[in-house]
Amino acid sequence: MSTAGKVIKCKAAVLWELKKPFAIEEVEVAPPKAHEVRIKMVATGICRSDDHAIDGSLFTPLPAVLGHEGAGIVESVGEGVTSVKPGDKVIPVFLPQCGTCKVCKHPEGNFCLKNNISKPTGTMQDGITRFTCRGKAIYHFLGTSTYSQYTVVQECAVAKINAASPLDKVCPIGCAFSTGYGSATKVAKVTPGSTCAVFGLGGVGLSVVMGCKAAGAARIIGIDINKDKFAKAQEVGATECISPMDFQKPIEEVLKEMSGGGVDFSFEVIGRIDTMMSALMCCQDSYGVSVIVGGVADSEKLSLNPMLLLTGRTLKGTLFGGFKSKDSVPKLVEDFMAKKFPVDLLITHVLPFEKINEGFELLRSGKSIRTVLTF
Ligand code: COD
Ligand code: ZN
Ligand code: ZN
Repeated sequence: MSTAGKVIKCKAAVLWELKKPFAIEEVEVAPPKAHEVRIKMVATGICRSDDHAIDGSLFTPLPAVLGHEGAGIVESVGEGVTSVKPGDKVIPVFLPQCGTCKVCKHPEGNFCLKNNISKPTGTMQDGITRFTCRGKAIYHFLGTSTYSQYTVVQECAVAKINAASPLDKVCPIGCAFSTGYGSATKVAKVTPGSTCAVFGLGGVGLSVVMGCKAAGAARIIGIDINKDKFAKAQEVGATECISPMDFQKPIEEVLKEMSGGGVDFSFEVIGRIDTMMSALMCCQDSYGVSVIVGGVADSEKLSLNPMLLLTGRTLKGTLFGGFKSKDSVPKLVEDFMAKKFPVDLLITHVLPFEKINEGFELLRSGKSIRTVLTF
């Protein structure tokens, strides 16, 4: 029997309060309104930003259904939806691409004005949520809310992907992979033969490494305080890995020495002010490019000597690797299927959705890169 047009009762992981575990609850998911899509989730990754929402460093209204790295199948669509239909395999994207706003129209812009990041309302565009639980409205997160058997997203935040794609393998393209890979290939524009430094070897950092490799970098130096991350980093393309704990001097000095004065490209993929400074300072003056990929709490500020920039370094920042989401995600899935890069190597653990709290423990203990939850 078709569920289109009806409220669906299903399981979702609800975060009722900051710093508490998720509760698996029965929720009601309203049908999609005009220009919205309801998706049956098949798999979703656990990203550090979800954990930042739990600890409060990334503000989002609660109670909420978190999750932003999922893949699923369209269950039904609202009025006026033309780009997807029931049965299509899709990846919901936390950065929409409406195609009509000023940013979408700019060839380089990807921070679509319909995003739910600048002002996180936790609702759909009409100011209402599509989730309820025990009579209470439950907020959306980043416009995606993938920790639910069913979710509703804007049409402009859904990318249709190859019908043959393995959803449990491609879900990191919804966040970690695209964010990291695009930071190297699209934002920094890493050049063949260059030397790169990647600070932080989590799922996003490893994807930066993959991007540097694909762009033909000669040296890719991975930096992480957790040496357990080194083996996987080398597997995906890091040529050397170092821990700041092994040196007396600041890590930027170590990197400058290793690279004969400074690296060509550096990436901060941790989300810390001190490592953002190290990444900028380890860049070669005159032409080094440093890209900030990690986010910090609103209260934290970067303070720097302008001479670092006056002497020719470039400091950039990016979300979603600078990719226009709806256009790029289907192509990245095709490239993965053509074995151009090993997204699946990011996945270290697979758990049933109900074990979501265990998945977050694996992330916090540093034991996992990506845990994928399957529904
Ligand atoms: N020095 C070196 N390495 C460190 C340090 C340090 N002081 N502290 C932590 N690390 C290492 C950790 O051991 C870990 O291996 C790595 O840094 C961080 O990896 P994860 O697994 O915690 O995080 P990721 O890869 O899932 O995500 C990292 C981001 C920084 C991209 C993410 O947390 C973030 O800040 N995102 C905000 C920006 C963004 O794109 N948001 C939208 C959706 S993600
Ligand atoms: Zn993420
Ligand atoms: Zn737009």
